[in-house]
Amino acid sequence: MKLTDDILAARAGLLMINPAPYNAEAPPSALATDITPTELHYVRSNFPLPDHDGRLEIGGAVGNPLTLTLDDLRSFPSHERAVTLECAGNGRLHMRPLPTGEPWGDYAVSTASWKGAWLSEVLAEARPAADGVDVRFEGADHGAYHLAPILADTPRDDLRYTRALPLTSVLDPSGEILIAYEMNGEPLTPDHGAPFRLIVPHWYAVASVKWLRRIDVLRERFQGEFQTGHYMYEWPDRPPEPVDIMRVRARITDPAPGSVIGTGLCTVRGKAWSGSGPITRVEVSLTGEGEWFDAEVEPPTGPYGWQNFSFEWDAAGVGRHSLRARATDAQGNVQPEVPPWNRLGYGNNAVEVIYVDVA
Ligand SMILES: Nc1nc2c(c(=O)[nH]1)N[C@H]1C(S)=C(S)[C@@H](COP(=O)(O)O)O[C@H]1N2
Ligand SMILES: [Mo]
Repeated sequence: MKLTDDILAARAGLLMINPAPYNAEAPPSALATDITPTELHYVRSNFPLPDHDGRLEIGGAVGNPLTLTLDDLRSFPSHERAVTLECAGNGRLHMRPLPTGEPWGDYAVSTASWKGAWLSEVLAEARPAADGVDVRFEGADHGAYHLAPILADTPRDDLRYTRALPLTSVLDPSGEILIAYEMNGEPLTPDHGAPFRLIVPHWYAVASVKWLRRIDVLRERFQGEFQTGHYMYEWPDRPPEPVDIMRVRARITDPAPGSVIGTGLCTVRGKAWSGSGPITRVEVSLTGEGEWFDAEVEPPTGPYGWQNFSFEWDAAGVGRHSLRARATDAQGNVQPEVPPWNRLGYGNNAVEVIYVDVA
């Protein structure tokens, strides 16, 4: 797709990580609000911006193959959810040895309000075969892959973004997977997957296929570069595992890292999220050793968005301070002290350390 002035203007507020394919982080201010404005939402793309012909084909092992347009999708009941999307590579830059892959800092995470049709309802119309196993989703984007392929049979020169989910989880209405056509009340922008994309709540955003053009029900497990090659945790000491739901994580937004504040009371604020249930606890450390103090965690405003926390810090001592925040989720998962190293650098949810000067 031609990079129009509109597309370039929509990128102006982001911090570029890679010009081609276009990958860019949100600015720190994007974490301050419950909903990230569209122009501040991070962008991760594996290929150049594709053209999309406006059609969604549904086929494979189904009784009733379908071709749908945006209008067809709009004729299904619509649902809107605030969903935190985080790239599985977010925080990769902190891992040592530095893994290959896009050098993401800490801002490949954002929360938008996504509106669309339930995937479970749309797929049901196509009547998936009872012995279906996986549902494969294809994006319209394709081309030479900018990273070294991992699977031996990955085409070197023309690969397409393709991911799958188990049929049972796709058909489960409680999963609330959307085929989204609106983001923050507007039609999707090109960088975020226009005209429609998947939004898979709780999962690392790799599952939320943009520029969706085909859905196929398969009778076998799907294997592919973006499923069983990349987006696998290759642990040094245990068998590989697929990247799936987001690991529990807290980020401090206030005071800003590296800022200078006056002595006295300072409200430390931040966001926390997890793919496995709401955040139940955030603790703050003012030294990195000894006591951790409980922050106040606001109740979730929805099932899939990040939560606010705050802590009153008596910043009495002049000098440089370290601040840490550590989140726990409803399933009892707690952030680790150090990045959980894996060869491709996914899922870094280590406790963040920021420095603040009290003057
Ligand atoms: N078709 C397609 N969908 C895709 C991708 C892609 O490269 N192509 N990247 C995935 C990854 S790795 C992430 S992190 C999210 C990013 O979504 P965003 O750009 O809207 O923030 O899109 C996902 N969906
Ligand atoms: Mo990602």
